Amino acid sequence: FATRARPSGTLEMQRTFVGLLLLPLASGSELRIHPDVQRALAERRAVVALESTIISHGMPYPDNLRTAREVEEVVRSCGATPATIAILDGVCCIGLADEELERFAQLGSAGEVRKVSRRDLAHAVARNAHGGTTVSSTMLLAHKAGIAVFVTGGIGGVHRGGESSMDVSADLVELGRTPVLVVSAGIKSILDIPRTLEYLETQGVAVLALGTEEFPAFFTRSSGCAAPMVAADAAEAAAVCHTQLDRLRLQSGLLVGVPIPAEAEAEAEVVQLAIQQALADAEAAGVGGRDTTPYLLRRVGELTQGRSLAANIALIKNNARHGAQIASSLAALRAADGGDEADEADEADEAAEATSEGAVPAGVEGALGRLAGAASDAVHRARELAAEAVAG
Ligand code: PSU
Ligand code: MN
Repeated sequence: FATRARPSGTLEMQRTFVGLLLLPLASGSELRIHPDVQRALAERRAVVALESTIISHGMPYPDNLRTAREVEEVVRSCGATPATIAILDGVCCIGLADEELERFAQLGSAGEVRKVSRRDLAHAVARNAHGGTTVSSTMLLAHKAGIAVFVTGGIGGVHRGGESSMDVSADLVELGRTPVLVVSAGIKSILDIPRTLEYLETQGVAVLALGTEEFPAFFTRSSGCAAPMVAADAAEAAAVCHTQLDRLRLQSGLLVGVPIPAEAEAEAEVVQLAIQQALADAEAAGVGGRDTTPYLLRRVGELTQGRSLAANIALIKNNARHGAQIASSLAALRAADGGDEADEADEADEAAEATSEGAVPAGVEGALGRLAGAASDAVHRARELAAEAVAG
């Protein structure tokens, strides 16, 4: 009787144990990962995350939809899998089906999508709202999903006058605490570029310019600010990323500035004048907080009669191409390392992180299974000893 009862009892106990351990972790994981992205991640192929505030708040319809589709296509044509990250009906989506992308772009232009940065995430999900994810929330969701490379147009920064208003984008703090590489066309001159670079240094972010000595300024290739570091090409950027994330296992991010292609560069004076005007208009209209960046972007677009929009579209596609190359080089470096030892070390790190962050990364289940197995073996042995004691 005892010998027959024991295995099933042990198995049940093991299941319960795993279940109890997984429960708090699983309930913290609210990601819906698109099957194409899931497959690419499982096969350790290159994946590029894309943000969605640019779709909901950065461009008018239908330019936003067309651009989002074209950017995904650029990523695919470079051999990587795109994962547009957005919140639909309170669900954090990692990769959108084309109908979802279309719906999201329409909802955005109808004003039904919230701008969601890290602080807004829980509220938007709890209310089953739609959310365009900014660089900060896209980074953290990409990381939870196991994606290391993320492409955007421009990042937030220290606003002009930020030394007294303290209007510093959450993007900069996120870069300091989330191990993801972000590709952007640099820092827009609606922001205070030197102070933004200072703040990134404080946060310990690796800031690199790709193939140039100067950190780019979004609409223009030069900013007048020397780049803190230079990556000669995508392969070198990937090598730095691999070293930071996989070998040194730093928990901070990287920012790669890719200058806008020369042929798409907006005339500097036109943009500069529009920016001055937009800043004055924002002040006169009393715009502040989360509305500042979308307001300035829209106003610069109006003042340049769409020339800034054309530049914006050109640069984000260019970023997508470089980002896909970086992601591909990174995948190759990881595959070259890719012995089981590296994987196991990753799993151990991810498991440790999951306990503090609340995600369920791949491999944790296996580790928990082994743990549960060891625990049930111990219980089993204790029972045997007790039985022997009684019998004796
Ligand atoms: N800069 C751009 N285009 C954008 C944004 C910034 O050139 O679309 C968006 C990004 O989503 C970025 C966010 O993460 O604005 C920053 O907003 P804030 O400055 O409120 O942190
Ligand atoms: Mn702000």
